[in-house]
Amino acid sequence: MNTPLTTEKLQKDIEEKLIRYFGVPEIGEANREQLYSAVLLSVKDILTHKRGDYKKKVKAQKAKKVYYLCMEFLIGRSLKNNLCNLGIADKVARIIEESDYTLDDLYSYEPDAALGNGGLGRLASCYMDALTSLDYPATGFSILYEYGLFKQKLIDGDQVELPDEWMPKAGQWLVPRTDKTCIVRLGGHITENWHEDGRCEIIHTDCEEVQAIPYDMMISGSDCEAVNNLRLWKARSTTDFNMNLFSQGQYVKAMEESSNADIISKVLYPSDNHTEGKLLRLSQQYFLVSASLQSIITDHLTTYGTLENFRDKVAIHVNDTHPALVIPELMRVLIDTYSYSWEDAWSVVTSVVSYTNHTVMPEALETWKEDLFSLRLPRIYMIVKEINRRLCEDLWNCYPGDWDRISRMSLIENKQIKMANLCVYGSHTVNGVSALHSEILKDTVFHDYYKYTPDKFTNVTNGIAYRRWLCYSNPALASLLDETIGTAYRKDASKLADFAAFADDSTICESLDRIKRENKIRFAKWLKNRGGQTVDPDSIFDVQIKRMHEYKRQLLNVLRIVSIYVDLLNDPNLDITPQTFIFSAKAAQSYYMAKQIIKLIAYIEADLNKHPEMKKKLNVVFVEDYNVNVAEVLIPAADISEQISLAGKEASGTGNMKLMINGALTIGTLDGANVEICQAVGRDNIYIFGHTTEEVEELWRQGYNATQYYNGCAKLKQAIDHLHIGFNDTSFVRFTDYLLTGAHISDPYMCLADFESYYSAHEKMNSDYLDRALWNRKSAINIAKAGIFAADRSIREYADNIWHTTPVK
Ligand code: 26Q
Repeated sequence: MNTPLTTEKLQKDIEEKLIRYFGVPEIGEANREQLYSAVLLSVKDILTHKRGDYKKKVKAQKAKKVYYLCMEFLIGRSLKNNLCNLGIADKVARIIEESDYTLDDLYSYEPDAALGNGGLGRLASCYMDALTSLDYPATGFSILYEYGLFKQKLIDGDQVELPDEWMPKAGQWLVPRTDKTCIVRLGGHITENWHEDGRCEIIHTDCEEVQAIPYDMMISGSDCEAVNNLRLWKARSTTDFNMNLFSQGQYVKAMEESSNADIISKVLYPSDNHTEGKLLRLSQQYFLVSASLQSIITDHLTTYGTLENFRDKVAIHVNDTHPALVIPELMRVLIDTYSYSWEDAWSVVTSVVSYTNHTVMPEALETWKEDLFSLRLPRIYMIVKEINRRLCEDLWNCYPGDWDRISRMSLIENKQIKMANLCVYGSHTVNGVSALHSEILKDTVFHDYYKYTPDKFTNVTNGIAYRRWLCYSNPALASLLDETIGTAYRKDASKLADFAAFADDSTICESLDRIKRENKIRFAKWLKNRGGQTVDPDSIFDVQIKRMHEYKRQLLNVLRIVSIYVDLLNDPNLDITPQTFIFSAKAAQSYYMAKQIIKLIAYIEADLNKHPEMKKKLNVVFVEDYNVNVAEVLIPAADISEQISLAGKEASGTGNMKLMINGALTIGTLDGANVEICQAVGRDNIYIFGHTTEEVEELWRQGYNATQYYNGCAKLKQAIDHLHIGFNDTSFVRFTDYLLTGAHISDPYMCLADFESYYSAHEKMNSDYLDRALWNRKSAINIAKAGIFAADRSIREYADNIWHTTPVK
């Protein structure tokens, strides 16, 4: 907008919304819901105008665009983020002073938009923020899940999943674009009609047609000109419902038959780091890919009228293998609709598509059964087979007779379509998400491909939207930074480095200490308010927040807690620093072991509630329903960040970065981005323990002998033995079996192998904690060195090295 936005103008605008939509004449008369909506609608207007201006510039400059395809965007709340990004939070706060509500009341009215499971989805959202803040023209594409990630309740320690109805309140951010609806075709039969001129016409009959309706969410950035778009597709049946049945009074049957297609966008699959080879998931993936590609091509043709320059103006990023079908789908469109030759089409595809891998866990590498795939996507199946035929021909020339290698690299093996291979072969660039992970990819899952096309492989270490995770969620720390190093770090995260100069300034370090304590009090109040238990802000807050998964080893943390618990049983007068262990995590619905671990933690918590004397020194809290908002309150309050996965398993981690930038000290294995955090802060400012990736491999080869660790460490033995007695009058002896029978039978993540070094690292940490000056110094260094983990840095690397795009200003 050309005219600056004054408080008066903004106030008029909000008042106008109140009267127009709610018949409320004054801000003072509005209730919370009305005020929330009115402010939201005003923000939407601001974004719409700003986006209009930005789009004009993008068009005038004929800029190359990035399209980020991802099955998940873990958006969280938007009101605060948008007000802060636009720099109008203070103005709005003043405007609503006349009402009965504060800005915080409005913020907390908004539910999380949880269209994602965890790391991968949150990364996608952080990247949209960075793309926008850096003025890169970009569009995110995903599905408008009517129900996001389930809400978690614990009932007697058991996770119960409840539907997440986020749409009624947070759906107001969306702009429906029914004018841009397109059609996605599933199932049916393909016939080839060969013409005399040699052309082959593809006829797709008997297919199910699904409408894809775009709902757009504008993405704001900070201190920038861009407003980008996140386009979410909603599925709707084309045939409304069977009117015949309906008029015969068979309402329910009519509905049942019609709702078939609508279910595609009903619900997000709640598993992370695990695939589910379900037909519905395949339909969701193709639905996303086909609709998004139609949108990309229409937009391109509207601007340029030709696809000749498509490769120069478009970058399509595939976030994990979930949108991999964009590779054969773009082939299909270019060949079947635009009459491209196979070779020309393949050249376009492999010039525009790039792929990020997020896991090396075998159970998370996507495959599809060939028969299911061919039934659901008959034309795509033909194309995948042809891509594969040509690949195998090439491989045969490269490696004549090497059948093993060729079948490993093939896109289809044992009647399974291997999506990771499709992605690597169909992309110009493949990246891992941390330095270590990118090396592991080259050494293991993609080793053959690395030998075949070494130049394809690169690394982009993950990053976070640090304004959201530091400036907006920890305003006290941000103010301290403003006062000490100035405000430049809010645009340029590398400037955080200047804070290192204050690590030896006792006044500043005391301020850090005070801020941490205030954040702990804030969290304690928030938890109490939410119906949680009382926590002592003077205890150490030791925090492990992430999805519940065996490889992340929440159990290793629990074992140490149990060992302290037994120490306290034996000697109630034991002189230890009070500690509060805070967990928050959702388990995939069908993941039995993960749910058992939640139950164990909940029962230890319940047990300690029955022992108030013990609880003063040792407390355990399981915070229900972990989501972005919980993270925003909890992370600024954390003293200790637990990043304790078995080395080689966590691709990167991003919670580690969020905790670090908020001054928590990390206890971690040399896994994922922990390695780079360690390099950044130096060994003295992080607590590293456990086997390295190489040592883990060696141990695995030798055979992991759990009993040997059990017998060799008294603290470990006492913890494991106590599981038999259990907590809250319940035995957890089955964990003993799980932990003791060894890697190849039950605990593949070898918790016991790292217990002793984990225990000593914590001992060191506890004694350092008592030396407040020392601890605060380390905390300051962590904040100062966190700049490289800004999503801004990651996005610049993607833009420069992978997408080859430049900002539009
Ligand atoms: C696949 C098929 C069917 C159903 C679900 C899925 C599915 C869904 C989500 C598979 C995997 C995921 C999510 C994976 C994920 O979040 N990975 C994390 O990505 C982060 C961002 O790069 C990393 O920091 C984490 O290390 C990694 O675990």
